[in-house]
Amino acid sequence: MTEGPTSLTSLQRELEQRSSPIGRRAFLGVAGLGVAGIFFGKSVSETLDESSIGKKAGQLGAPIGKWTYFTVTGEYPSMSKADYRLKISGLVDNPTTLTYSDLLQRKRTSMTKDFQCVTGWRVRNVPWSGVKLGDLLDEVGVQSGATALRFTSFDGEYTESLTLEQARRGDMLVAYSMLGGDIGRDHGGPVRLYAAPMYGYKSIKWLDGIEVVDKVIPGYWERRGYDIDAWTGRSNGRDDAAT
Ligand SMILES: Nc1nc2c(c(=O)[nH]1)N[C@H]1C(S)=C(S)[C@@H](COP(=O)(O)O)O[C@H]1N2
Ligand SMILES: [Mo]
Repeated sequence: MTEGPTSLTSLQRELEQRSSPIGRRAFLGVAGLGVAGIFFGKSVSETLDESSIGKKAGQLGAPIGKWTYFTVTGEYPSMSKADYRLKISGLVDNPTTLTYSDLLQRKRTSMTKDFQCVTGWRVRNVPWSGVKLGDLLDEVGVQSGATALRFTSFDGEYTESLTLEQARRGDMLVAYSMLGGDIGRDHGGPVRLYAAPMYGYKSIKWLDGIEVVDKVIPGYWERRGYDIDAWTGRSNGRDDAAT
């Protein structure tokens, strides 16, 4: 019997915050400075320790091997393939807006790799397909002075970042397919990022913008304590590399 994924909304905040370095520090008393209030709102004042995170995640249906649908807004925005647009802007020679079928018409890259959230859940051997970020960058022409990318989501809130060097790796995908089919609404479809060598928070869902910029602008969770360079096994104090 296969179990379906679990939907979480505000619980993501709780789980992610428990796992972030700032979140952990907050438990050790830094919260008294008021930093926690700024970054985390009230949930940080609850007293869960690290071990109870895993337990709680498990109770909520988020163990290893099973997806958890995340959203920081509490909503799962819906967008048809026909209405979908990806805007590529900033320090580029040819600013472009691509439709879903524009993406399908470009060179398809596929890979099967793990998806790992920094909170501890991991899904192994996930098939992904899409267009390499590097291919899109070549197409629009990155200007000198550019060093990084800023990604936006049509959820209106989530953002992410990559350095240009990271973005040009062969395993960074603007993905339109996962698990052998279209990317569903809950997984951030019709188009999301898949940053294979990094923790799941880099893989921004409901992707609608890529801006080429002159310096790294930390993303949503990065402003809340996660490492900007999010290599699995090498960042955020974790040592269990995905493959
Ligand atoms: N727009 C958006 N993208 C997002 C998130 C989010 O809350 N909103 N959560 C991130 C985190 S922390 C993880 S682990 C993955 C989860 O992907 P899934 O919801 O498809 O399981 O999405 C990432 N991308
Ligand atoms: Mo995550």
